[in-house]
Amino acid sequence: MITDKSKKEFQRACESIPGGVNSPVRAFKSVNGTPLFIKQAKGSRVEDIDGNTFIDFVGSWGPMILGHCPDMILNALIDAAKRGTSYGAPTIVESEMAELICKMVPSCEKVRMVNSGTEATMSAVRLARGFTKREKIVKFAGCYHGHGDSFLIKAGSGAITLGLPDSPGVTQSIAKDTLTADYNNLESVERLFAEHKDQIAAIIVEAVAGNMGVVKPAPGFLQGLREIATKYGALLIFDEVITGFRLAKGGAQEYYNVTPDLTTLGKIIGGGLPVGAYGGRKDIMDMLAPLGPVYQAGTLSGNPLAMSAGLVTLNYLNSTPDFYQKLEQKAAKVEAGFIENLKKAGVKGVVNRVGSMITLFFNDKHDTLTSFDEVMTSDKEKYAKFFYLSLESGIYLAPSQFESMFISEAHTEEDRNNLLAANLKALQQL
Ligand code: KE4
Repeated sequence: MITDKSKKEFQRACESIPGGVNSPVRAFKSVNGTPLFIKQAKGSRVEDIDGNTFIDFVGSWGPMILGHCPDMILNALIDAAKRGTSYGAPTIVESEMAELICKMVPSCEKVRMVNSGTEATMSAVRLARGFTKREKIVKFAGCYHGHGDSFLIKAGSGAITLGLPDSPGVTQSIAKDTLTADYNNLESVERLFAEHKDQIAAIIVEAVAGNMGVVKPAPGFLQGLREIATKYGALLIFDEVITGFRLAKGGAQEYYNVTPDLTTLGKIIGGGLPVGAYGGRKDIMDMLAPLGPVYQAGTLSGNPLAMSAGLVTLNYLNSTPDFYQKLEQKAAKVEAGFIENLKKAGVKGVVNRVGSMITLFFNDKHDTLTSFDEVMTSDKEKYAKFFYLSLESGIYLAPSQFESMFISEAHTEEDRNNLLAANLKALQQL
């Protein structure tokens, strides 16, 4: 596969952009390579600047549940752009978007639009702290909530449950207010509350973990978090930036029938444009400026272009009969194919899937992967080799073992057959 132009453009980009990319995971570092520069995309396909075409299972890390640039989104954007790109003033489309999100997402009685998932989670945590007048939060090892200071925390050693900065620039004073528990381990959460009881403002969790690869919530885990939060007067925040509108109309909270106090959203709700949102109980959301004292703002929040793309996307998801059932059937066939191929190729691996989120882990230590520590025993080098073998066969996967791949409405049966054939070939060549 010729990638000369991408290599040349990457060298150029590195001169003016740190690491040559505007988001680290795009740099292909965890697969020991250099990124492909994408020229265009449509439906299930992306094309790089060297003319290579791939079936895309990254989907821009989640937004492309309808595939790339469906005509309905393109037309909505063109129509909106003709009337202007940003006003810094309220528009009807923002109310339409908020009303639809509140209709679709069980926890949302009110919602505030922002410009990224990070803004949504940062703001939701500030709001939770303002509402409860408490300072600490509980997050989970292996869960990612964007690059806000409160989230770039590594778990303190067992003895010191307080957080430690996981990035230069994050101060100790910030880190100490983030406590880290173990995903799928309610006991680890109870312990933190027993130690810090009335100091914890919120638990924030990816209802289905997507940032350590896909890890399902164990039966009772989410309900357990709901009960612990209620018991101690803390808020439960579901970070549904990935799972929102991905697993069901109402996201993971509908899929698992557990209702958080606040929900953060992103990715799909922008239809590919920069959008984030957070919403929840009216009594909590009404604490936000200009109504309440908790401040949060944004020049381009509710941007009419982004709202138009997001609204047409959500309206389609909300009104298309059996949309999620059809996606589930497609993804289940991919999962079954991966499992069959691992057996055929004699490769030890674990396939974790929830809805249209899938990760194939190269792991010969565990038959199931339900925790961060277990996931971390996976073979990153083997994944990197598998990634390039798949790329050679025209399959574009996430350039990291610890991400989810996404199935979209645009993926056809032929795409799935090509994926599974390429998957078996790659596994056999490992
Ligand atoms: P953004 O700020 O990247 O829009 O959203 C942050 C975020 C928040 N919460 C969850 C559960 C997320 O997955 C994310 C972002 N996801 C990563 C990939 N899994 C985005 C890719 C990237 O960082 O470039």
